[in-house]
Amino acid sequence: MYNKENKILIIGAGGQIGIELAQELSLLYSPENVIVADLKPILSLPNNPFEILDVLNKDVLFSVVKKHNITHIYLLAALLSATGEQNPMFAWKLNMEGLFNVLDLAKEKHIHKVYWPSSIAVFGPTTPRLNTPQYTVMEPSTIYGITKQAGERWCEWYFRKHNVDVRSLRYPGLIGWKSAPGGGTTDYAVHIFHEALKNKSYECFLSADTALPMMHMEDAIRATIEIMHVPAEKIKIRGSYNLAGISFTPAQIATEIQKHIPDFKISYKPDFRQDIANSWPQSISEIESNQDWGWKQTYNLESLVSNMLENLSHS
Ligand code: NAD
Ligand code: AKB
Repeated sequence: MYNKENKILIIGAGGQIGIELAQELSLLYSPENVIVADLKPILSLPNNPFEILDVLNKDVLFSVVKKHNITHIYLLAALLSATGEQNPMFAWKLNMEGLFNVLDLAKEKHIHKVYWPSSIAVFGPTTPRLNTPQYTVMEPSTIYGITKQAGERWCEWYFRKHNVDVRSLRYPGLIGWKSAPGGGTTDYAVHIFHEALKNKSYECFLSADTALPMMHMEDAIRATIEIMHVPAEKIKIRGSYNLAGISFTPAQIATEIQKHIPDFKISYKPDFRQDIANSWPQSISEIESNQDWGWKQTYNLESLVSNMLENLSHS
């Protein structure tokens, strides 16, 4: 299943997901087969071959692919929801042109397989917010969500027109202890753990009752690796698959943290990210992922909180 002839390139490997994905893929394929690329060096991945790479530079991307005989690309370079709203034209450029550059390499048969993540941000204020289905109204109100929705359509189009083997997941907000989040609306759910351990208090930029779908990074990495390794015929959706994760509010996660740190205090000062959060689903249905490629998540809120606190207190 883990063919050591495959050569993997992770673009944006120095980010929140990239570091953990590179570590896990290195265990399966060995570090020399997992090439990590980013705009600047990645100190936490010393054993993987590294390339400085701007995904917008198609010529350099092509030369890195040829130099390492790359077969699979995981494209993680993007601006997320909060930073995207602050720099909308650049978010559009990076999130779309980066994707085209990678999909074109697959179309031209230089690589065999592409992974590109989408997000719950594809949904918008007119989407049903509870148990949001795979197929529903999608009118995203952030530039980030617009790029993800357009990206999904392009992935599906490249699959249909050019037989590009591209696979994708709509991640919820991701929570892990090994790497820091990079400018999203769900980042509070990582910051809260660091502040709880350091200062026993946290000022949250979302209101107490803002429910959003979230997922432990371990589950997200496992989902990514699983969808990339199931036989192609099991992948019925070439846009992007819903993943449910765990839905909770800032008040609920704070209560769970207080079971471990009883004097932890949370306060609320919503900012521009509140509007973004209000436009996203509160919970997601993942029936297609369960049925098509056998997805099953492991964490619940209780185990996520104890795992985060346990690991962060030792790191
Ligand atoms: P991140 O911001 O933590 O990391 C992105 C990385 O890409 C950074 O290391 C950055 O230096 C690099 N990068 C930026 N511009 C680049 C360029 N031009 N060329 C090469 N590298 C560049 O992001 P992340 O949280 O790891 O997210 C990765 C992907 O997953 C994104 O597409 C994001 O939309 C998606 N996603 C993330 C989450 C989440 O909660 N983290 C949820 C849903 C979807
Ligand atoms: C963000 O908040 O922008 C990301 C996401 C859910 O896509 N974490």
